[in-house]
Amino acid sequence: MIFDIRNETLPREELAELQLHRLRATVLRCYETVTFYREAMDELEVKPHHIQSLADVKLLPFTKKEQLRDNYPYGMFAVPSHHVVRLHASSGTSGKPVVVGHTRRDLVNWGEMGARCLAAAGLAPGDRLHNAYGYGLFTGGLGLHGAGEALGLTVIPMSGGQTQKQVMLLADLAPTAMSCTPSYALNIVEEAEKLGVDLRKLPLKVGIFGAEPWTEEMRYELESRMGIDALDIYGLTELMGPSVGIECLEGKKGLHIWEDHFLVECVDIDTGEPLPPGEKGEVVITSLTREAFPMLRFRTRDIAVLEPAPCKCGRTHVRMSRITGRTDDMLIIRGVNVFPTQVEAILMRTETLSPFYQLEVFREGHLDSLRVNVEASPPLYAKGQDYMDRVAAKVKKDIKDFIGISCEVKIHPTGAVERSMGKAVRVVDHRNEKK
Ligand code: DLL
Repeated sequence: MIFDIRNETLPREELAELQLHRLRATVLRCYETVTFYREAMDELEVKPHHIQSLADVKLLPFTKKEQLRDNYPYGMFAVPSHHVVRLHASSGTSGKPVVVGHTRRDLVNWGEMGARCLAAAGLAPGDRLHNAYGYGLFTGGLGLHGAGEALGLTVIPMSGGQTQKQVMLLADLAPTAMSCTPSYALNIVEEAEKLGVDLRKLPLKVGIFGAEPWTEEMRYELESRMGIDALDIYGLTELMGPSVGIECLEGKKGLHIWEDHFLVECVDIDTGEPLPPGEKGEVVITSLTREAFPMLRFRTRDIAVLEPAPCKCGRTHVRMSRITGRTDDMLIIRGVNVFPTQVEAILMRTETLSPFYQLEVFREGHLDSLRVNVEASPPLYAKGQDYMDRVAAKVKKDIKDFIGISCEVKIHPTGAVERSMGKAVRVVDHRNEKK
């Protein structure tokens, strides 16, 4: 079902007209109300009236995460504080988080975009959504919560953690959809299997998974072990939260980005130059309707490809491929670029391994080295060390053949790799540790 038939299927020319109108209004407001934007535009000698076409977006300065941090906590807000009804914040692993505000209208728009996403996943009033994204400053919990309510679903605000209880409620409350990170979904699947609950026999039909990179191989794993369709949902705190885009159930290939609310570009990671459609680069997003925290050309650090070809679902909004990685998650091991998702794909194609893994990076002298930690499936573990060594050697060879790096592969017993409650920690970097 399409939630907002008019806006989701707008002919491209009308969509472009609407985008230009909203872009010009956003740029003007940013220039007039946020010192950071005025200074950045003045430095480039760009004035709001220079934006005459959508292509002129490239005249505008980029906004980078560090600059948002420099303006902590309220420097980027474009409305007086009495218009702000909610704050969220990005996780801020290094230092201060980025604090993002929402007006009442921002929350309504967010809810509507969320409703579009859940409808695109085949849901409608009468469905129940078990929401296992964390509630709090993280946008996942409240974001999917608002989405479900805006569509008229029954939302079960479970939040993350208490994994046994998650399984009990999935069995007892009979939700038809669940939302969480894909890595946490795996954790729940494992717990259910331990407790003897077969998720495939429950009414659950769709999983709304995102907030971290994952692969087609992981989709297959989750779909087959849960008996559901698993769909990829994307978003980020700086632009709103979840529901910036989602895969539709019909296409399951690329995430529709709601272009009446966001102008999306794909740029060369190094030069920042816009790339033609179909080329892989960094996703850059400008908000078109955000009131409290408008954003000009945010460098997301997420790497993907934009696909403008029409989708069989009838939506006209551009599709973005899966995020293959983040520029800051890219490891460079002896000169070769590698993303954790590339390793994930290889591990998950190896049937005797279980899908729990973590990478460690070390520095010996001037050389970086990679260790891949992964768990054996219980039958593999039962076959003994010799057999496991042979599997490890095979994985090591596959990684060398497909990615081009030499690494150590260590196979562990079940439970050795830390389980995720939200976003999985895929890389432990020992390079800057003091000896
Ligand atoms: O993760 C918002 C969200 C919540 C999205 C629930 C989807 C579902 P942040 O914590 O600010 O916000 O993290 C944003 O997470 O820049 C990506 O690197 C990554 N990310 C989000 N969705 C996906 C996805 C939320 N579907 C950062 N695939 C983004 C890959 C994703 N990475």
